[in-house]
Amino acid sequence: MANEAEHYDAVIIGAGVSGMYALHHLREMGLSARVYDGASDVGGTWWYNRYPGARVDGPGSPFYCYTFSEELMQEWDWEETQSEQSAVLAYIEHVADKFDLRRDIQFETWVKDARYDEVTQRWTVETSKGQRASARFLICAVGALSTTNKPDIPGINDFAGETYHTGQWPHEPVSFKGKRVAVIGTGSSGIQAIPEIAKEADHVTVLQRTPQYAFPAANRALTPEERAEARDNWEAIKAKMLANTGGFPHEMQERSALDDSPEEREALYEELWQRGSFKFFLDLYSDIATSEEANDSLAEFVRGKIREIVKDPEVAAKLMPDHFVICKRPILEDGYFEAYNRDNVTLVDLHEDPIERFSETSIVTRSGEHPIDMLVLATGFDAISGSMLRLNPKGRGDVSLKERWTDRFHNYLGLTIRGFPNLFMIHGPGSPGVFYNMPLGAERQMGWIGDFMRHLSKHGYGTAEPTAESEEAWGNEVTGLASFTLFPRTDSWWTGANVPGKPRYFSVYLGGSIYYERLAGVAAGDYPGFDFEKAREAGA
Ligand code: NA7
Repeated sequence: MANEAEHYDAVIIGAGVSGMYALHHLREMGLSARVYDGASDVGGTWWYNRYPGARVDGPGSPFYCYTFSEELMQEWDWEETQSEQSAVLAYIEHVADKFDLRRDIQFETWVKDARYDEVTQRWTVETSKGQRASARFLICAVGALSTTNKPDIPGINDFAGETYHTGQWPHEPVSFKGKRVAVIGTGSSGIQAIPEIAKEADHVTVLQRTPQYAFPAANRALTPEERAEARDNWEAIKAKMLANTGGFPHEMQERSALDDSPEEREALYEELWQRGSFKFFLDLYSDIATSEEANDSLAEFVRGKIREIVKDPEVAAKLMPDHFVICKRPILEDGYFEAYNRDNVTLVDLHEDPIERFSETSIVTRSGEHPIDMLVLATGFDAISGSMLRLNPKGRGDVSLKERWTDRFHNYLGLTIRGFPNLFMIHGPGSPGVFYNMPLGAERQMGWIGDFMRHLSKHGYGTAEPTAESEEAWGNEVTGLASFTLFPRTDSWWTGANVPGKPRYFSVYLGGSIYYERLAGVAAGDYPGFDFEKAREAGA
């Protein structure tokens, strides 16, 4: 017999940066919530991605953080500009301690089933521990980069050596000493991990499907002045973050690359390259992602750098990217291209020498067998939509999300889905998600969700879900914004091109600050675009 269900105002799925804030916010609203997470502790992506070299590869510390508590901001000390994974996780654990979050989080627990009941107007979830919980609201903070993408290669499960995915790295130390290691994947994770593995391993074979542009991470210690500046001017900095399109305290450039001569462009790229860090992209010309000519000028600059750094011209030729630069997730590196100058690193270009199969002791490509002791899969994620589809909630009429999201990830405001009343996503498709400072984005999206919940209660509504028209219009707005850029024309995990069979389109809302203005406008207009249903007593 099924267990008696526990009742909450909200069930939150995921105890990463978004789910933690959702819990805090609901508590502040006086609502009860239960959080479930498959991991053993808080942190989500930062709990799982502990591969060697894992670091923040966005605009970095001290602004990749929550902003809701000034006290939290003031008391936490970031040491480096590109904090390593353990430092980010230490911060997240500190937040969990400070706000006593863990008492409402159940770890090592997967939500196996989430189902909407039209009679009670409530969601019921069933967990891997055999529990049932019922809640009026279901908040999916399942992560944009949490469902790993594993290649389906003949014999991969027959390989008898150690096998690790960067996105599910073990908590015990992994030793590469004396080992022959194969790394599949040269995205952000592979590019961070390869130089670190190469320092220790006997040999590293890198299997590359797409060569990548990568830019100097230029990680360094934050100076005492920088730390003091962030603390002393917090209010002004926060205002800048809210105004910036990516949620970071920077002013973007407005100049076109085509306003400058080739020499002037080269000089700017060189200056930015020497300075490094994510600021490279923030201080670039405004049209790198919209004009083919502007884009090509930067692409050629980076290709020149790769030629300069990599000593063997044949290896350098294999490393030459030819897609639109920065239109696949921009990568920050530390010693990646230099790693190919080492005797113990070999590059296999999978276009000319594809993987055929694995044996118990080797990886076999068309040109022959590579004996290996360890396989590292740096093959990324079924990003943005993958974790929602893995959860696969069942909405009205028992229709599952997999049935609704066959051709596109239909949603309204990136937060709600028709047929799934009172279900909210944080950083879902259709929101700025990974194009925005994730902790700040989580706060802003959850803030809107909280206000919407209040609106429902105030008007005696039991449920809300978007209309078909508002979903369609939102989808058109998302793709319309992207159509002015080169992003949809580039294969990437942003367009779903990395996962076979996935709908292929650019599902991120570009222009984060416009997005938050749109959300504010919807709230100010009393939430147009939704169908509301009066609360039935049993479910209210
Ligand atoms: P990414 O950026 O998706 O990189 C995954 C890499 O793995 C990329 O080079 C892929 O090639 C490659 N890949 C994926 N599947 C295969 C198969 N089947 N065969 C060979 N190679 C494959 O994931 P990351 O973990 O590096 O980074 C994710 C984000 O985390 C990152 O952008 C930051 O925001 C943090 P492809 O380019 O698809 O041809």
